[in-house]
Amino acid sequence: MSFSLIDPALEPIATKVLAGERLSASDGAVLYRSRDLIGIAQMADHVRRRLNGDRVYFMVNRHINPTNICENRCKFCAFSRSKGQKGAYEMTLDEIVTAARECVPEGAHEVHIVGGLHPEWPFEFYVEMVARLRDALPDHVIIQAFTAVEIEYYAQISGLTTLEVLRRLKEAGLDAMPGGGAEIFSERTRLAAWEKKTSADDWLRIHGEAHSLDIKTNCTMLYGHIETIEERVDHLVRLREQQDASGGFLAFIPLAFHPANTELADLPGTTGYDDLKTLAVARLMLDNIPHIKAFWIMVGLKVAQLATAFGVDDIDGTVVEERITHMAGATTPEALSKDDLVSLIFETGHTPVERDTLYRVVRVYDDAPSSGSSKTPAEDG
Ligand code: V47
Ligand code: SF4
Repeated sequence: MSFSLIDPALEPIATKVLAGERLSASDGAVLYRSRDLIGIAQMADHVRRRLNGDRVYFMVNRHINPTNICENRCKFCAFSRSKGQKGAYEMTLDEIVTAARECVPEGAHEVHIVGGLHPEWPFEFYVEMVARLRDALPDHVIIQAFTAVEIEYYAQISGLTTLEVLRRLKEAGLDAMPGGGAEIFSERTRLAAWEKKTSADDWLRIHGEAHSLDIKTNCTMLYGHIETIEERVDHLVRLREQQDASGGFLAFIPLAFHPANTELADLPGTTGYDDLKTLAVARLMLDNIPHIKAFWIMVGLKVAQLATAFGVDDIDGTVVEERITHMAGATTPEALSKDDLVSLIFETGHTPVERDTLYRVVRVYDDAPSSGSSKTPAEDG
């Protein structure tokens, strides 16, 4: 097995990839600076096949953002509003439960809940939200809710520690946490653009605490704004170290910055080239995180589909209603059907696998949707 590389600087990295050796931070920077995108793709595909075979995962899910009222007002965020500002909204618990229940007949296996840091809602509101959702939803629908930033805020408003907050939420029915709020771990970028937000150390500590309670989580990196290549690589290395320590990250999702309607609106946003390279470099650097997800809402359907040849084994889900990226200028649809996702994956020659949040297999698809043929997990062995 060998790769056809154009860039000789990639040769020592290719040797390590073939031997299954860990890449260093300087390897990460070499990968990012190389123009041999196809060489990098071949290596990422090799790792992806070793970890996930020819499977590409997707899920039937629904995103719910209970409020956009937020105390932080990060400069890259077009979603948040101050209380009383035009466009501010807040959902009632009844509305949240109704929205969640709507996705059950569609076959959903996850509700994904992320919102602003509301200045008046008490911590008990969130505990009740999770408890009511757990009551209203069948067991197979996983509640994946609240970023580490929200968990830290609930600790501040309740006087509890973040570990106690996580314990209370788990007792109420929280199954898993999404990966948002990590942004870029560099203190330089945080102070420049999201000063009030959770620091890298706290974000990582909270995920470690969640893992210690067997709450599985995802991790993310917001890229394509004011960060340097070295800061991206450092972010990946710190995630890898946390995974070595606590082991509960399921998937890494690079989040492509969308500048419209933000305080960073003069920045250009990401290119397809950068999106694909970032996904591939992530697959190569994050040797201990099982899945790399291309969030089609952010990178677009065409890049998400191509990404399956760049180390990606997951393209997220049906989503249903997405506000955070669409308010920042995303032109992707707000939802996709299950058939759309299956067709998209099927065309790439990979096997579409419907999953739940914890990557338990719901269904393996052997044919394009029109023929309606599929295998159950049991048939899949
Ligand atoms: O925390 C905010 C980011 C995150 C913008 O865990 C922006 O499975 C781009 O974390 N352009 C929320 N990104 C979304 C998120 C997520 C999405 C899909 C799946 C999962 C998962 C998690 O979106 C925020 C922030 O990092 N964000 N504004 C923007 N203008
Ligand atoms: Fe608030 Fe999150 Fe937007 Fe920052 S990114 S302003 S924390 S909603």
